[in-house]
Amino acid sequence: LASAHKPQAENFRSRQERLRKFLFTQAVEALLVTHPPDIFYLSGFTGSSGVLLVEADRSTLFTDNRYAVQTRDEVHGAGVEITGKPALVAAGARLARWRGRVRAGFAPEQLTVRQRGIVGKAAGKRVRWKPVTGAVEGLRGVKDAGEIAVMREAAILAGKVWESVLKLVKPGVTEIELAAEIEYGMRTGGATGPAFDTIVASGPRAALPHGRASAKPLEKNELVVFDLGAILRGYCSDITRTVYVGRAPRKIRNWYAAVLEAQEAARAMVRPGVTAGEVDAAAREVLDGRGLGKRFTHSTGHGLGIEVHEAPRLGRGVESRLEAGNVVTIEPGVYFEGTGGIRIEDDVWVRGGGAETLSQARRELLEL
Ligand SMILES: [Mn+2]
Repeated sequence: LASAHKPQAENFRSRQERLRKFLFTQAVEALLVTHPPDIFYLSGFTGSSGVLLVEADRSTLFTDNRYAVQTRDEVHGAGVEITGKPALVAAGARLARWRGRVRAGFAPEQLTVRQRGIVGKAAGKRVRWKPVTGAVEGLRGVKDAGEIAVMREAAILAGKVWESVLKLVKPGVTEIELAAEIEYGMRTGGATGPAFDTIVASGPRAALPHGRASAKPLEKNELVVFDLGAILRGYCSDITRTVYVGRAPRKIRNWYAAVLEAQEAARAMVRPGVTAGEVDAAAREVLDGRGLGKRFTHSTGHGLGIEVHEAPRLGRGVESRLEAGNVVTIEPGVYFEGTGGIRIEDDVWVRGGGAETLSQARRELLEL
């Protein structure tokens, strides 16, 4: 077991080293990390309560007795201090022990005003606090080979689970029953849970881009949007498929063909160096050309990893460039109030020389 953990410990140390290099450019000597996905990325800790303090020469996870045993199994590349005090107070007290002045960073998008007050008081007047935005999120955007392997598995699992419930799609079955089958399949397939509340939206409800599964039964001659993702060993997948109950009329087939073409155009645009906005524009141009541009009411995709929505965002005019190691969703859709909607979403790995779609479920229009 120890040897199985060894490469992991090295991964965590190398992530922390990359973080320290970034902190140097931000002119801070330490970073207070409070967001659980960031703590997991840097140390392996999966608990929901704890604070990781990254200093120049060491990292320390401050947490309480409930996690004492768990930290011994999970935490690598960081010391652990089990404390009876609030973790923020213990981390602040650690900084207070530095000789002379210290510049410490915190994530303003994560730390509440109240938490900032608590840690500031514990650290005392010699610590100067500086907001540092997106330090760990930026690192997390570039996945290593081990992360890609897990994300590929999570993406394939989501597709298999969706395909396995297609036999249940018929008039009378409720959206909640389908969502329950999907989430059961994820867990029996190895997932710790769904990455978000599974969306099954049928008929007019399919026009809601985020319509959670309801008690509505499926009816003949309507669209059904499935949007689902699994968490596997800490990493999320996120796929969407749309099916038709019955024989689809020509109008629906045309809409579906347009969304699929837009999705393929955007996926074909994904490669290192392209801007997020260029990928978004590739999908939008196809739908504009079919007179459906106004029906595409959201952005084309988002980064995916430890969280289901993370950097980078693939929206209109976004100028940040994709880089090798990013994993992003590509998910154009069209929505017609009162009638329904169509969305197709896959998980795409940006890699040297291009991109690879990790999710593999069938994409043609299924009439069930
Ligand atoms: Mn998504």
